[in-house]
Amino acid sequence: MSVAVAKPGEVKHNYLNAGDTVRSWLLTTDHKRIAVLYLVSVTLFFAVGGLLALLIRLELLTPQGDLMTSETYNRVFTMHGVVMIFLFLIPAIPAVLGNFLVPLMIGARDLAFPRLNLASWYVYMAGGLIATWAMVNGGVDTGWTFYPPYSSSYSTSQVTLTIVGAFLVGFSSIFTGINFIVTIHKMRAPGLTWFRLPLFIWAHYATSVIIVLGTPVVAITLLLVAVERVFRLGIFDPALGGDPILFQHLFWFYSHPAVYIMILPAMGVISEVIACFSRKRVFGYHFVAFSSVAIAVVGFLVWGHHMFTTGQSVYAGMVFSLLSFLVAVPSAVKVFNWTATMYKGTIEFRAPMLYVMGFLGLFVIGGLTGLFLASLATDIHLQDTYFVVAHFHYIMVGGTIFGYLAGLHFWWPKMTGRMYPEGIAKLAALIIFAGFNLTFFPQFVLGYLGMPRRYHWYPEEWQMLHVMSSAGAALLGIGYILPIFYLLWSLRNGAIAGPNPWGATGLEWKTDSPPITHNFEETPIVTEEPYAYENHHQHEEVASGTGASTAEA
Ligand code: HEM
Ligand SMILES: [Cu+2]
Repeated sequence: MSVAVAKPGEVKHNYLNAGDTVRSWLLTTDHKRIAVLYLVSVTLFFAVGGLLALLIRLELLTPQGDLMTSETYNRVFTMHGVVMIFLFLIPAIPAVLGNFLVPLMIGARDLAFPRLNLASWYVYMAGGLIATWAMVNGGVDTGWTFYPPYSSSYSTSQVTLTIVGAFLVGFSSIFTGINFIVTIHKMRAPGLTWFRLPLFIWAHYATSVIIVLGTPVVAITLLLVAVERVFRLGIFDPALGGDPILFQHLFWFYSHPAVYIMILPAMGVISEVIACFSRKRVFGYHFVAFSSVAIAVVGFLVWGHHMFTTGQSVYAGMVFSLLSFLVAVPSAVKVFNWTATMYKGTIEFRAPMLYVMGFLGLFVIGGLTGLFLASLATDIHLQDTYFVVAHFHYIMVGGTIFGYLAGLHFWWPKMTGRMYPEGIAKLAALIIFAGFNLTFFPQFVLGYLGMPRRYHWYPEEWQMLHVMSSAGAALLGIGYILPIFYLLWSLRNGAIAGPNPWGATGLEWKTDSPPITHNFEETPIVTEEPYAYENHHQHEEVASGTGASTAEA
């Protein structure tokens, strides 16, 4: 298999220096460049969502609403939710890391439909900018869930515009899903059978199936809300002859699986990083692979657990409760197998591995509290409280963002050819972990005590817990800003990475860092199982530490 390595000092051609005009970026069909476009965009939207989050926590520092009116508050938390979910959490890992890595990991030259891939970024940007425009034009106050009849008949905010934005972003994600499915089916390198695929690929495959089956449902549902608003057709509003509960069924039929669109790719990252930094095969590879598929299937059967208090029959509630417990099983399988992978491994606590450890702790807390919510009796008490807010932040922020940051650090040398500075990266990981727990753990207590979600006013006795949460948010903010600076810094000053700085298995490590435009000089041929770390003892020694000491060129 061809390994093209630049000699020190020599500047090799690669996807980054293949053209530096704005045009060459904006019209690129190279999946790696499109990944970079997404990286920049999702980071910007994350910053917007993060600023809104800080506004929320600032308001909640005091019991009385003295920073903004309740109307403004509604708009701030709605926009926070819309931006974070549709513009950051859903695209982050698939569109950035998935786009970059799927072709590399399977030994392909690009995705199956490169121009569809570029179109998908444009559609995403159009949706994102429309949503941002709606925000500066008065905002939207329905909550990210858009429940009618409020959203369809009564709200005077920018519901229609925001929905058009979300609709477009949905199509962007469908394009990406189709592209991944076809690519994984059709473009694997010779010898790369299904059970030799990295688990990252299995995770993206399962995610893509969810995207393609689920996203059209929510896209059409949201469009129906807009249609009801604009044309006064009775679809969801009972006053017009519609059914508001129908909306909830359709919305959660997508939106529960959507949480797996966020978490499955993160789980894919975790498998890669754990295997590499434990220097072992993933324990129970087949179980981990199939658990992704199982999550994709069962994840479609549990939407009713968001509707226990909506007025569905007790019988339906019991069935949804039972199925919700079932969907926890494949996630637990993964956690057990990752633990078994680390067991007796030679663990190296690099920054990506620290994020993985953080992921495991937070994901387990998030998952276990899901069981409280999946039990009919406890959910009646906890529904629509801060307990739910804490639960889904543990899963989505703890799970998805930790997975994303683990992956971003792990593949940063591949994407840029430079090492990130290890010491400060570890520090950032610790700050983010501490800030995260300080922010969200008190919210479990608040929810248990009865604090409803989406209120900007609360009785004085809860102030202490809210102050802790706001302090945590400030710390978390600092933690997130750090990587933006040191990763940018590393672009010029980081140590040269070489093709495989971690001594990892996987085809993406067999080509240059950064890779050439067509990924591989020759199509690689795969002859071994994934994660054959026992065949890769030697650790290609690379620059460690801050990177500055060994920086060259
Ligand atoms: C992969 C993991 C998971 C993710 C990403 C996730 C995410 C979420 C999100 C985003 C919400 C809030 C939706 C909203 O109202 O805005 C939520 C609520 C809920 N989750 Fe999870 N969750 C996960 C795991 C679980 C598990 C394993 C269970 C049950 C076994 C569960 C049960 C629930 C229930 C019942 C609710 C609704 C609670 C209520 O509104 O009263 N979740 N989850
Ligand atoms: Cu759910």
